[in-house]
Amino acid sequence: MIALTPNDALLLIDMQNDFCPGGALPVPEGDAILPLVNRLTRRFEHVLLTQDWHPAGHISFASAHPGHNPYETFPVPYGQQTLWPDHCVQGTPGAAFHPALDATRAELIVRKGFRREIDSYSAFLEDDHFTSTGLAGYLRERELHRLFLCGLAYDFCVRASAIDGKNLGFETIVIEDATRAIDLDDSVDQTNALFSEYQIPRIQSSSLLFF
Ligand code: VGL
Ligand code: ZN
Repeated sequence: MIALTPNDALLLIDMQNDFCPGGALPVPEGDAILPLVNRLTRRFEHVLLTQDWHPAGHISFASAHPGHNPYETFPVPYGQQTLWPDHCVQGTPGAAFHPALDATRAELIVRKGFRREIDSYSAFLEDDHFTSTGLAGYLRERELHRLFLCGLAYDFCVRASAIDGKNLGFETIVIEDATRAIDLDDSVDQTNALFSEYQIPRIQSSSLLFF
């Protein structure tokens, strides 16, 4: 069992309709983690959520690049962008949190990817690796030093958020069974290798919950 303190926070990534089966960019079994996620939110004193929140015509949408298809890689000024189906468009039902998510105890919702010309997988830094969401400052002011991450998708937004969090000086831990992956090419293997390299532990929720 891991003992939790008031300086720990649960950071739940992108638990939105479009990332669940039936959504625009479904993560396989994305909704299967909801019962576990809801239990985890009750274990932590501080719960923070992220919400992927794109304007229409967002740079990450294949539809914004005529002749290109979802899941292709496309060069943009800040690097190589994976193109996606239109998803999590601001104000649409797909961008809403899954109805089975119990967000009652959430203290903060960080929206990301709202600039048309920059994608943001990470809860901390947009994909230019420079533009800040403000989350690091918020966590420091509130003395939330240790972060437990879960949500969607393991190999994109959970991965980027965990690595940036670690780089920014937070103790960062991923609750593996409370995530699901998109699994594009070798994205899961790459994620596991990066978590090892950055010394980001992967734990199971049984380390946090009494069954
Ligand atoms: C995500 C792809 C595009 C994620 C967000 O939440 O992992 N993946 N936008
Ligand atoms: Zn997105």
